[in-house]
Amino acid sequence: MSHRTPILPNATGRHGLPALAAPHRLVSVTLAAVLTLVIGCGDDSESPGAGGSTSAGGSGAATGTGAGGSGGAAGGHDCTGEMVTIADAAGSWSHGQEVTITGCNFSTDGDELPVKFDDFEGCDPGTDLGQRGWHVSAEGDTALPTCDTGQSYGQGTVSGHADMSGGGEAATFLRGQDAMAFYVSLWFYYFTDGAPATHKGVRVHADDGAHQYTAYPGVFMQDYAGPNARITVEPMNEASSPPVEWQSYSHSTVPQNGWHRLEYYFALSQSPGAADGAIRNWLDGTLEADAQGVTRGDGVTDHWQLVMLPFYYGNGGGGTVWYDDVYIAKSLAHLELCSGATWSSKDTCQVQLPTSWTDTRIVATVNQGGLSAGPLYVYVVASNGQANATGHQIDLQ
Ligand SMILES: [Ca+2]
Repeated sequence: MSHRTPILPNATGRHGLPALAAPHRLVSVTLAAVLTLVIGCGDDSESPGAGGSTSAGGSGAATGTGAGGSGGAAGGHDCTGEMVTIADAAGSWSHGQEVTITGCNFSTDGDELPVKFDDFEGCDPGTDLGQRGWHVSAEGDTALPTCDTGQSYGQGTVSGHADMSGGGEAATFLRGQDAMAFYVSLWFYYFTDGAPATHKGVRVHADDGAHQYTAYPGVFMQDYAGPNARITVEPMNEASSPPVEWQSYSHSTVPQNGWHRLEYYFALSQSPGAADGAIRNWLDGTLEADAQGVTRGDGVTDHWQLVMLPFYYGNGGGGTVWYDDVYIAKSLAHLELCSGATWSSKDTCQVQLPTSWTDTRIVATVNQGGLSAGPLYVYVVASNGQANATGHQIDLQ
């Protein structure tokens, strides 16, 4: 079991709250305390607020420390201990082909398969993303998000697209999931117009139909496109009024005019009021924020139902976004193909598409993404965030 050092909240809150003493105890306790302090401060206006400092955080999701023990062989492979190990990765390693990964401790939570993957290929440019099984909405003069060939990532020519250059909202989201956790991976390309704008990046929520953007519990992250870009995490965990509590984490600027991978992991507390939820995000594979916190307040029994993709620009600025290879699961468990030979230096990775997953065997469809053919490395990330420390080498055709 690994415990990572969390990135502590910015000293100054979104509304210029007094600096909080840097906590040295469990961040979950700290986060709860911060939430108590800021109740009544938050509102749903779109001010970027105080600029946060930039601080890169940590390395990847988790690194194994090697397989341990002896005996317990499966197919000649050591399966003792709790570490993820890969014995074999057979099949045709070529985009769109099927491969089978065998080994041990791949995880067994039952939610490992993605609930949604979209590379937007085969979608007619200009048609709205409702035809891809997404729920879409737009506000004001902003048009619905569409399939588009203006930019695309990886293998293919089409991506999801939202033109919010005039500011406003063009939302793409997946509903009806009844999730205790969401892992979201997407490739993202954007540029802003005019002044640095508030950009709302991803949001997870319960869904009461009438208030699908704010139903409890919920977490939302917004990313400011200015020089002090940061992510604001808003664990909306209480039906208070105003209902939003603001929490900031420093965050590297997501560079404009290029494709970058964003990953998010949100886990609800196991029971209302418990301090065992999690909020993490990664930029191009580097962990940016890692917090455990109370993600459901007392009495909040609903689960998350929806994930929203980058969907809003405001505060005097606008932006245009594309997203591709969008992967959503209800578990942190996922399968990666990377250019680096160890998980701690995995370099560029592409999430693969499992169709079957047990503790010892994964069947998946190869997704080349932006990787080049040649020697690459397979990693299984288990639902606890652990991955095999050394990649299993394959040769991508
Ligand atoms: Ca595509």
